[in-house]
Amino acid sequence: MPTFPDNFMWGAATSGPQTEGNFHKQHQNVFDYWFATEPSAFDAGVGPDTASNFYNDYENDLALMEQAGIKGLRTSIQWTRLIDDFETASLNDDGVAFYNHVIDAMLAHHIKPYINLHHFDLPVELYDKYGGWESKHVVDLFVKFATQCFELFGDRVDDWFTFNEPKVVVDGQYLYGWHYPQVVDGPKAVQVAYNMNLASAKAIAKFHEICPAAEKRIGIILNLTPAYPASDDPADVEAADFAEQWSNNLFLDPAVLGHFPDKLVERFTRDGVLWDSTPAELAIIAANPVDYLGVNYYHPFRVQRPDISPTSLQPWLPDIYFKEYEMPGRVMNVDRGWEIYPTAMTDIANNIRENYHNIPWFISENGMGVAGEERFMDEKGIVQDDYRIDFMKEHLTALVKGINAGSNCLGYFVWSGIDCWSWNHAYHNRYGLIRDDIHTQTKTLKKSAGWFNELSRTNQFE
Ligand code: BGP
Repeated sequence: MPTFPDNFMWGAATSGPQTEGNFHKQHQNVFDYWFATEPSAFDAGVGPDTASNFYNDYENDLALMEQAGIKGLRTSIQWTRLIDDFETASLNDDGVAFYNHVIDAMLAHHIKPYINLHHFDLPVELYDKYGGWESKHVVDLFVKFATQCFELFGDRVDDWFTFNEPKVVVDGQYLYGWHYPQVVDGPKAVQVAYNMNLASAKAIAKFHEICPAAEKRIGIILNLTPAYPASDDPADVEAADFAEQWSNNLFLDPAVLGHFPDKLVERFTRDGVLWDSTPAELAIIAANPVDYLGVNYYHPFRVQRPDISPTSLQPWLPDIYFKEYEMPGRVMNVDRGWEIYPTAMTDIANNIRENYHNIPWFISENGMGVAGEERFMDEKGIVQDDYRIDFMKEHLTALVKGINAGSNCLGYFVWSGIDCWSWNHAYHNRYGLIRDDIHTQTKTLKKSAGWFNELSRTNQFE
């Protein structure tokens, strides 16, 4: 029977922009702006304006989460809610009051807060004025915002993260056009990756100044997608090696080891796309590794050799070195379009143990998004989501293998506690242990919530 260590954290993950709704929010982030100008970019034209109504309903939501056995909630503070003036980081009173209430309510419901500072939600005016993460001025504005968060909430919050999935910002906002501002520019994306690493390290330095106590810890959340070659042909193996560095090590190495992967730096230098850095900045990155890591895992990355010649793709894109491979026979979550491959959990655990000095880490997101869950409701209106329970069981079984081999994993945060709004797909795929009827804003525990509660109580499952 898979059994987890004592004090293993059973939590749920979500984010401010995906749950709160924009009630009383002073500023727009890039997604708010995108929705306001192009609602058709979102499933059924549903934007983040109401989301899961957490702004108004957080007491009830947290009470339901407590019933589901959720002992920790990883959510985020919205830069666009907390701050009035981004240059000075002056505070918005309503934003401060809201996050104070939410943190107090979490503690009252025995839910430990894990607070993240950036979940894809750059204030749009910082893109308009400075190009967003292309700019080192924005790095410093982020550190001012982070400083306010640590000073305001550092007394009650022990656990922090600087960024959620910065690689998705690089890919989505600056490289492949999935997310607003839909910039498609390889060299800019490389600079954005560097700037976000720098912003994380600078925020970590501030955190340790403001919150020096040993129980106060800060990390970064990375979406690790282990890269597996399509075959053992050296060209596929080499492509997968590049994909691993570009997709994972670009943030993992600086965050944990304090430096960028040599091979990647050499390639960028050779291709003339290396970021603009200074020795002083690199010293900040080297001196401020994370205390722990958050790992979001949903799917692996199958990779084959590229079918274009490196010189043919102008301007530069990393795709000159690899191509995604659709493995025949792979098991899919068809609704989300992602391969289901639990074994990667063990591989991630082993990689962290062997190559990242066994740093403490969490699964900070893992879960299954399914469309049309009304289909699975019983006569009482309870979603019978056995598929979600099976998904968690398979992934946890693979995770425990890694833990038993010595990997220092401290907890598992399911994505998500309550159904929430998603970046491109709005409410199409549902991830929650708790259903949100977005028409009535009624929330109901799904079958998986009962299963999770038992898991959290006993630390094991059959
Ligand atoms: C992660 C994000 C989450 C969440 C999740 C599910 O990448 O950190 O915010 O959205 O993926 O993905 P999606 O909502 O695209 O289905």
